[in-house]
This record gives sequence, structure tokens and C-alpha cells, in this order.
Amino acid sequence: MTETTAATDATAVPSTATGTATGATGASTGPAGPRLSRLADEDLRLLLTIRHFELKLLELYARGDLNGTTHTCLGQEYVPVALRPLLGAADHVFSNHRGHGHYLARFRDPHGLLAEIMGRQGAICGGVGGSQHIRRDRYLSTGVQGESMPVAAGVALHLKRAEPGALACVHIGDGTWGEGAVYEALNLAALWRLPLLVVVENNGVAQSTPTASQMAGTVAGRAAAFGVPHRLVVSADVNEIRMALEADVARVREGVPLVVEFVTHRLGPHSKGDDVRPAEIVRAARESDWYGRYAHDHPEHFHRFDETVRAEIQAVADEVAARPPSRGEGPCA
Ligand SMILES: Cc1ncc(C[n+]2csc(CCOP(=O)(O)OP(=O)(O)O)c2C)c(N)n1
Ligand SMILES: [Mg+2]
Repeated sequence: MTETTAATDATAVPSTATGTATGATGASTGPAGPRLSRLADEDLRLLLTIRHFELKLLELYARGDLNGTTHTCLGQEYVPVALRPLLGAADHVFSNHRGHGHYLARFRDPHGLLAEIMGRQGAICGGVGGSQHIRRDRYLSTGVQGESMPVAAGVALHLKRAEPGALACVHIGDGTWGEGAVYEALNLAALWRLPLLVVVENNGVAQSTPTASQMAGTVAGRAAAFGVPHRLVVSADVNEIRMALEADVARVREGVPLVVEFVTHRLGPHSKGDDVRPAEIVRAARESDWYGRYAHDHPEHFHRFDETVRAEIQAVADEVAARPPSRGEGPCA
């Protein structure tokens, strides 16, 4: 189900929904959700690259080969892949602590990212940013929840004045709506009609706290309070999401800020091994995972790329691990 009515008037802000709820009941053990449409090779490859990159990171951590922390986007890979062609080189992307997929969708650079996380030569930021703090061209990530919202709003103001047509896209989680900076930024975005696209990856949990235990009301209601249009995406179908958001994102470029809320699932732990969620929640996340669903719906296409991409990421890991340590140099250090 795709509802196409979009809120265009900042004074009238009905929330609109895209996609069919995946409706995992916790009862079945197979993939759950409507049939996914067939992807372009390029999109499937990118999804699989992010998936196998994240799985490899967890493996490297488990072996003690990585320092620091990391938060994988397992289960949420389709969000930046769906948005990828809707964003251009002039747009800024602000990412958060769960940002590897955002980076890989923008730059397709698993070598640079893994070198950054492992502190090896060729790292994006000299190996001093690690998993969470990356700057490259018009891409910036931070591990500080909510920090990027006012920065993105400020950049959106600059773009409106200096580069009309470009936008600032900022990814935040549901838990980050507990940060006051989110509301200050939304206020100014609405008031000054900023080209700000707020992408909320609502995976129903913030570290170990279920969203239902900490959020009064809804993301839609909070956006509406500022007169900012809200779009709800419950689909994990990359093609469907793209088609549904295309016109909305075009309006952001004209100065109509937008909150797009993806109802998604965190497949893995919060960071490395810290998953304290009840078994039925984890099982529901597995059942609605795009990976198993796509393998089920398009087995030939899936298997044509899955093992190849897994092997490519293994080769990236072997090659990067063999590099000498970073000496703080790098394209963006
Ligand atoms: C200002 C701030 N407070 C606390 C933290 C610790 N922290 C890191 S991620 C996280 C939960 C974030 O939840 P959410 O926004 O829903 O994103 P998710 O992890 O689910 O992707 C917390 C509390 C932080 N990084 N920054
Ligand atoms: Mg969350």
C-alpha cells in the first residue's frame, strides 16, 4: 500500500504512510512481509556490501581485532540505499553513531571505512575518527546524539542562501528525539523554510530502552507541532520507498523541511554484544529482515551476488588488516 498524498503546506501537516506493515507476529520462523520488488543489480550489491561489511565488523570485534566501539546498521541497510539516488553530490549528509551504511551508500568505500575503524593506512580520517566520527566532502557523522540536527539546520540555511536546490539530510534514531537540540532545529527549519530532510530510523529501541517506554506521543505528532510535514515509511522495498519519496524530497529542495520516519528493525546488538531485548523482539526483527525476504522472493538474483560480495568484503578485511598502522594521515585527517 502506497499512499501518495503528501503534505505540501507547512500549516497543514497530515502524516502520510508508505508501504505495508511488515507485521511480524513472532509466531512463524520464516521471512515475514509483503513480497519485495526485484532490485537493480547495483542496489542489491550495495545492500549486500553493507550487510557483509557489518557482519565482518562483528566478527573482527569478537576476535579482538578491533578497538573502540561500533554500532552496526544490520537490518537498516535499505534506508540509505533507498535514499541514494534521491540525494546528489551537492547535498550534505549528516550521519550518527549507526552510520556505516550511510557512508558506504554515499562513497562505496569499504577499504577507507574499515581502515578508519582499524586505524590502518588509507583511513578516511587518519584513523582518529573511528566508527562514529567521519568527515569527508559533504558527509559528517557524530556519535553524540542530536548534535547533528542544529548543525544540519545551519548548513541547510547556508545552502538555501548560497546553493539553492541543495539540501541537508540528517539521520537520527527514535531515541534521539529525547534531545532538546532536535526541537530547536525543527523550529528554525520550519520558521526559515530550510531545505532540511530529517530521516528518522525508528527501530523501536534506544540502546536497551524500548521506544514505547520513553517516548510520549509520536514522531509524527512532534513534527506536526512545528508545522513540519511527516512521512511514515513502513516498507523495506527500496524501489517502492524511492518512488514514494521522490516528490517529497524535491519539495525539501524548495524549502519545505520534511521528517521521514522509517519503521525499521535493529537486527543486531546495540553495539557489539549488548542485546538485552526479549527473544520475541529479536525473532520479529529477523523475520522482517530484508535479507532473508529478498533471498526468499528472488533466490536466483540473491545468490548470484551474495557469496561474491561476502568474498569481496573478506578480501577487503584481509587487505586492510595487513596494512601498517595509520600515522594520522588521510584524505580528510
Ligand atoms: C548525547 C548522547 N547521550 C547518550 C549517548 C549514548 N548512546 C549512544 S547510542 C544511544 C541510543 C540511541 O538510540 P536511537 O537514537 O534510537 O538510535 P539507535 O541506536 O537505535 O540507532 C545512546 C543512549 C550518546 N551517544 N549521546
Ligand atoms: Mg533506535
